[in-house]
Amino acid sequence: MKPRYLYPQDYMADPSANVFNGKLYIYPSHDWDSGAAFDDDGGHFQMKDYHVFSLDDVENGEVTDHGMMLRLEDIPWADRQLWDNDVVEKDGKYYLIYCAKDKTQTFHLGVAIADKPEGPFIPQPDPIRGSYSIDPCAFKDDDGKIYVYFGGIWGGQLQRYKGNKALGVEHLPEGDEPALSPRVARMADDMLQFDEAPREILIVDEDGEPLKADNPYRFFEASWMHKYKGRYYFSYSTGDTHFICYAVGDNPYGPFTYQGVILDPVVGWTSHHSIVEFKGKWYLFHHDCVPSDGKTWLRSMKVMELEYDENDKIVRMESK
Ligand code: FUB
Repeated sequence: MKPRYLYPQDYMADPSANVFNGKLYIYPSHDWDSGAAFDDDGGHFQMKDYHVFSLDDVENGEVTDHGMMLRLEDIPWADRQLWDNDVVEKDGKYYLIYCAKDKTQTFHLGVAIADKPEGPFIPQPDPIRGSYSIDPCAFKDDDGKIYVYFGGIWGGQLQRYKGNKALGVEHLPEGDEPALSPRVARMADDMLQFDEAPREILIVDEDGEPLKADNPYRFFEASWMHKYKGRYYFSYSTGDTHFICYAVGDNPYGPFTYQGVILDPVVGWTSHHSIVEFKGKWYLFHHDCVPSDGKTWLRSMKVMELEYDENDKIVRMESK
């Protein structure tokens, strides 16, 4: 298929695509021109609401905007920057897991609940206990267990933590120090809290060595998990080197062995994606800044077909 911009009417980024009740739903961040200056901490991303979109046919179908599903001002604990989110279904209810800064300007993850994939989503009064950093991906495994992957460095604040403890200072590894690791935690049955302390995810090379901080393919942000032929494909953005890469493992906690690049750099600083199977084909949802003439804070959602080769490796793509 030809790459397709999904919603030229407005700027939407970080698209999390999920299939519910036979329909494809997209949960993006909603970019706008807040006037905030560009900085290395993403201060130019001042998003204040979320919309939800659906479609029946990825290649040619109409994209329906179901409107605003949650607003910043309705979240008691959140102060600003509604960044990436994802939605998962459990027992007929839909759980939006999102990230925002609290009044102390610290990122946490929150939960909001709806009866339908379109929302509206009703936010919990407090963030998930023990949550930090950004970019949640909510993954439901075949046994019904739900895992939340998260983390992002620089503006995403992961460098403020060691394990799950706030350091009080920032430590960004350099050179041949191991790169910072994304986190994963299984959700409790009621979907309101983590059921366990978040664990670090190891992304290792073919010798089993964790990727180093100076490796251009190390983790930065934008965790996504999907399963293909029974194996766990963990994909992510490399941030300042602008790739979408992936690593494969045999269980939801890893370790995941680095496999390669999925998407070469797009126009715009950030690259952020999701991968989903719909009606027998696989798709890479992502964004770029071509329609805004390269303005990094005004991104447009896009989709391309994704293919695997005969060894179950994802075929590398260029942004077109
Ligand atoms: O949309 C704001 C931030 O930009 C996301 O949380 C990151 O993944 C990057 O896409």
